[in-house]
Amino acid sequence: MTSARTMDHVFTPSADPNWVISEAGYDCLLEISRGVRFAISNGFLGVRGARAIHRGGRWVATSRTLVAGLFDTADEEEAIPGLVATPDWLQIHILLDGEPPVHRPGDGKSQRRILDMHRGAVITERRLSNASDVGVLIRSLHLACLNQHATALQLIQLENTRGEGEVQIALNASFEGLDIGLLPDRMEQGFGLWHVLGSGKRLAMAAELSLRVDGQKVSPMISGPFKWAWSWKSKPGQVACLERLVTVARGDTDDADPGSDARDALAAAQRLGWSGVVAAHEAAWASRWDCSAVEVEGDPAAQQALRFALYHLNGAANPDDERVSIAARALTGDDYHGHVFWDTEIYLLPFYILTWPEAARALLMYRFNTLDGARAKAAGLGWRGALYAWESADTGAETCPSRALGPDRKVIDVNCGLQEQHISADVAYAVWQYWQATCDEVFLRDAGAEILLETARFWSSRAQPEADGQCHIRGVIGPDEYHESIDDNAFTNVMARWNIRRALDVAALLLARWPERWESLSSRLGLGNAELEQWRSVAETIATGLDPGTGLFEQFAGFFTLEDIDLANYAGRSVPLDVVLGRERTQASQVVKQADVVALLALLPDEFPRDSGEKNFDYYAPRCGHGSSLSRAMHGLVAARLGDTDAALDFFREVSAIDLDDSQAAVEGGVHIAGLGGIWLMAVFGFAGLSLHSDYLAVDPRLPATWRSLSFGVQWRSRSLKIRIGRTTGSLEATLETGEPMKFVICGEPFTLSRAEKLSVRMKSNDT
Ligand code: IFM
Repeated sequence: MTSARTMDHVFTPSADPNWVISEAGYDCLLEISRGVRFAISNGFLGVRGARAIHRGGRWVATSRTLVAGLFDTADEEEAIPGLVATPDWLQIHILLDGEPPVHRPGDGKSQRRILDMHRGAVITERRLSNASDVGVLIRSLHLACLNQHATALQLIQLENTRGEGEVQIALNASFEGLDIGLLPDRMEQGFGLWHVLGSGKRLAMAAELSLRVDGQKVSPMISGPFKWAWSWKSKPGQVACLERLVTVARGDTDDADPGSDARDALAAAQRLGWSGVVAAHEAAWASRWDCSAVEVEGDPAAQQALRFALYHLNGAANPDDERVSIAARALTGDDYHGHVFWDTEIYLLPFYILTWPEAARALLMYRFNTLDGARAKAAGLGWRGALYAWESADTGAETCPSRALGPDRKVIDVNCGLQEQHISADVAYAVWQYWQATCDEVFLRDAGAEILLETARFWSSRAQPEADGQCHIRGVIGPDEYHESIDDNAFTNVMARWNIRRALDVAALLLARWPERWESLSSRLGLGNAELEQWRSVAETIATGLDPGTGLFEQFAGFFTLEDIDLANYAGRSVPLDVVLGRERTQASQVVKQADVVALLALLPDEFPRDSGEKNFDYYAPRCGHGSSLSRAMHGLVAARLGDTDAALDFFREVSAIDLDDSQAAVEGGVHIAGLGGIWLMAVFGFAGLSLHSDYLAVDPRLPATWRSLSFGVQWRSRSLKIRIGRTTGSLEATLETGEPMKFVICGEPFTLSRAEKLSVRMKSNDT
């Protein structure tokens, strides 16, 4: 029998306050943004951490459970697919002596919500009382199991703190907000099966609840498929413990059986019991933290920002599902409808590749599984190969809307779906980075090579030779989305060239190492030597905008002739620059929305001859308005690499504030997962100066003056290593925890790292 207090320990957050984010009180104006920050997710289920315990109807509808990959298209003109809202399984209504509880002075402040990042759980605490003086302390915990993606758990403890009376609680899965076509097929006690109208995908949910009062199980009154209610006589000191296990499954195809999947998952969770479920979930989080933790000594705010970022990053991916990727707001909010952008490949994948290769592989397999959509998009526009959707949902078809509300709330045309084509090279970049870091031959042979070849083929048809002897890519949008229909965007063209060259490398590799695979793949793709030769010629002649004299890349043809606006005059503005300046003037100016040439410098520093990296940064950084949450992380990374650690730390803090302080007033739509990935990028690729090479890993650290040390772990070709950089001591320690000896380059000097001994090096650079 469960004793009344056995749940106590689960409501106790991690002892180290740096692992928790805590907020007291309740403010309905801030409820949605708090719910986003306190969202829990396991890459399949995302649950916004809104207040679940109510005394009646909800005034602020903020809860949301999103299921990865459950897309449907609303019944509207020009509708685009979006993630469907699913039943909100967390809700609880409570009555004390037949009355809704009232707030007494101090009750509001008694509410606490704690995100325990170490355990991947949200804990809440709240005191409620009624007019006739019955008082209860309610503590709750909920989580989405990191090890069993179908399973979520809510535990609630009600302790009578005052007075005798009747407690009534009702737990209904709320169906509010299910307005995008989730239609019931079967509804039974504790089980529901629905389908979504447009896509035909199905969703199943199974639930099991039980309540013990002072250790004794109490039977519920059941009034509907997802409606449970209990009432009992309560007296001071009495403790009631409620557990709610919920499992969810998605069915994409006719032969899938999500109902059985949900029921099987529930049965497995029941066998474990809530404490087993909690233990397995916490063990999974502990293992993720072991692989991914980044520790900073000397800067608690930076440490918290990193933990918050890593918490959301670890919760956003699911290594078991190759049909989904991570949306721009992960599973924490509704902005961008759950669509996937280049954010995943450029801002997130480096983290997964180097700390969680299984998750990285699944994310890349999503691109492989949507390759046909990318081929169809290219063909539809008259090009060969694969042009990935700028905004992608489940099929790979373009889902970018053609109109949107601009920052000034006016309707504007959106051309990104047609013109923002660098996405194809971004996907190729991530494929190559994964291959470099893992040497996963099966992936490269069976999936990665085809992505590289088809994207290269796209670029080779897209870049057209012209009379000047160069190949040009006309009519695109680069990462700087303020400028549309531009020619020869440096980011796009240099990434395209790089994509073609890596595809040629992979063609040669397949031919040499797996000739049969090359034979079958190249014949299926109809790819012969003549075409490879044409690719070579495009790569040799593509216009890049690099002026060999100055070392400056021109962001696109004609950029340097545009109006040069001194952005220092607009410091302190609270709206984006295109709102201040107006769209037309912005487009006719050198004002950049987000890192563009600077992003190229972050991704492909070797494309910048000699000291031209610094020159380009110095030119473009002052012209950037940071109109996207993606922008500052690239600037921070590059500033750190260039040794300007003060500037880099400013960028780091500004990116950290986007979600933690809601500095862009945009967190209600979900966390900015690319910004959170950018925080990791700035720490590891920026301050630690990590770089990947064909046969070694290298670091070249430059830590901010306030950071005493920076420690982190990476996975490299079946090895796992831990690195600690001590700024004050000028030392670097590297430990190979698993795997064969490897070459490790520190500040340009090569070392061999083996398990036999920890590498301890005094660094020459004074910058550390
Ligand atoms: O992918 C980004 C884009 O670069 C800028 N606007 C928001 C998108 C989603 O985060």
